[in-house]
Order: sequence, then C-alpha cells, then structure tokens
Amino acid sequence: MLSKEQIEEIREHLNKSQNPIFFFDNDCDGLMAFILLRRYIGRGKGVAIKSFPELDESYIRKIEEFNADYVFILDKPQVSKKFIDEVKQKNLPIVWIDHHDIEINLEFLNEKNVSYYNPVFSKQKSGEPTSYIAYNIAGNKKDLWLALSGCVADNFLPEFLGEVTKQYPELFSKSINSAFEILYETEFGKLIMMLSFALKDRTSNVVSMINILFTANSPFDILKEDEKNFKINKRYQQVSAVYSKLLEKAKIVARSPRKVIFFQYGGELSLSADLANELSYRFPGKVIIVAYIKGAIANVSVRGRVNVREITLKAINQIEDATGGGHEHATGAKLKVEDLPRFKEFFEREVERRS
Ligand SMILES: [Mn+2]
Repeated sequence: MLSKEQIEEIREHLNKSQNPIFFFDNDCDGLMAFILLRRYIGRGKGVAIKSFPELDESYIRKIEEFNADYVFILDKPQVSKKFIDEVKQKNLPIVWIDHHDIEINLEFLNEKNVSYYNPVFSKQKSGEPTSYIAYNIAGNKKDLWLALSGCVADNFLPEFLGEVTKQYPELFSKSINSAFEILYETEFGKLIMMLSFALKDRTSNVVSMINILFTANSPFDILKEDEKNFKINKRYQQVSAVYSKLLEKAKIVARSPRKVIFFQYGGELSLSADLANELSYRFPGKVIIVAYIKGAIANVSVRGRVNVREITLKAINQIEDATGGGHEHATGAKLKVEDLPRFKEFFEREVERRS
C-alpha cells in the first residue's frame, strides 16, 4: 500500500486544487476512485477515459474546456508523452494514481509536474485498487460501500468488507469468501453490475449517473427504482439481456475439456471484461480469453490463475500493432482481428507448457 506520507501528499494536492479535472479508467474501480475523491473535496470534474491503451492527447481539450488547474489520472497505466508534454506546457501539475504492475517510463516520472503513486512500487509490492487508495485518502466511513464496489469490481476483497456487511446486511445473503462471490451471488454485486453497465451508456447518461453518485447516501439510492435513477435501471435491464445471452453461449464453449477457453463476439456493446470475469469465476481452472470485435480491431480480455500478464506481454511482442497489459491474473489487449488466431494459439502453447 502507499505510505502514510504519500497519502498525505495526495491529500495536499487535492486541497490545493481549485478546479481539478479527474481522468479515470472507464471501469468501476476508476469510477469509484473519482467519486470518492470528488466527494472528499466537493469540487472538480470527472472524465471517463475511453482511449486504449493510453490516455491520449485528445483529452487535452477537456482540460481547456473546464479550465482546470490540476490534473488527476486514476487507474490508467499508460499516458501518452504528448499528453504529458502539453499539460507541462500549460504549467499544470499531474497527480497520477495507478495500481497496475507495469514498466513505467521513468522519463515521465522525472518531469517536475508529475507526481506518480502506485502501490506496486511500494515495499510490500501490493496492488490495491485505486478505489481502495482513494478511500484511504478520503477516509469517510459513510463511503465504504462506494470503495467496496470499486474493489470488488477489480477482484479485490478489502479488510473493511465486514464493516459494509454490517451496514447493509440485507445486501449480503451469505458469508463471503471471495470478491467475485459478492459480484455474482449477492444483491450488492448487482449494484456493481448496474454501475459497470451504466458506464457503457452514452455520455449524457454517464454524466447523470455520476451526478447521482456525488450525493448518494447508500446502495439503495442506486438499487431502488425511482424517477431519479430510472435510466440506470433501464440500462441495466437492457444490457443484462444481451449479457446473459452472450454468457450462456460462452458457457457452452467453457464446458469443453480445453484449458484455454476462447470466445469472440461482435455488436455494439463491449462486454469482454465483464464476461471474462464471470467466466473465470464459474470456471476457475481455465484460462479465459474473450474477444470483442469491432470492425478490424479486437479488444481482448484475458483471465486465469497462471501468470496471464507474462503471456499477454510475450504475445503482443510478437504481434505487430498489438498493445496491452494489466495484472498478473487479468489483462487486456488490443489487436487486429486477423491476428486473433495467433494470439489464441500462443496462449494454448504457453498454458500447455506451464502446466
Ligand atoms: Mn483498477
């Protein structure tokens, strides 16, 4: 985990900022890191990052639009050099909080305007989610449910779980042994899926969801169906229907005796990370590869108990224009559709060799 001094430093940055902009990774962990920090200082604007793998320079426009005086980057492992350079030219500080295990470009970190925080590089080399770090910065017990949502979405079970189950026993029907057990077996998990699906909605709806989270007092403010959050609920119904169908198809593939399970699909909705997570929970011994195909590009999510990060990095090294990375047991990659078979075969060979 980050040291007390680091946590205090981040607090100071937040307190100094008058009009901060928060760029956060477009998933539940990134979202919650932003929401927790925003609730802590009561000001600032959040922008979900859609560019992959890096936060690219197209987002400079947002800094200008908002006239921000501080730039926070949450849960994003890579940032383009151009983005850093342009922010530097504007004389704005960057506070970058991440938890991905990556080889960071040291050149960035020597920039005077960049403060970089990542528990992977701490003594314990731990990789707590950014929502966990944000909770430690903000420290408001009333917001524990928000922090737990972000942690669970990143497959991390924090030590404060017991406090949340005490606050909302009706949302946890059973004793919990793993993060994904919460996600797939409890009402609290439904809350996380709702937020995850809402993040994939159009921007105006994402903005209204974020506004609800600024002031929500409990999970019930999201789960209950009322006028204020009918869009979140409607979205959940719609995406759930698509998701369930895809999951059923993928499960048929996963039931085969193969060690590496490969599933691809197309359409308008990118659900590869959600599908890969649930398949890894339902089929714990397997390595799961889910590819979302849009045009000539495939966005791939990989999960597995073997070191899938090592294999992912090796694979993309051999494939032209492929990018990606992530955590030891969960990665993402982007590659040309025509290279998918090579990617898949590479995994089959590597998993076979390692078992
Ligand atoms: Mn994360």
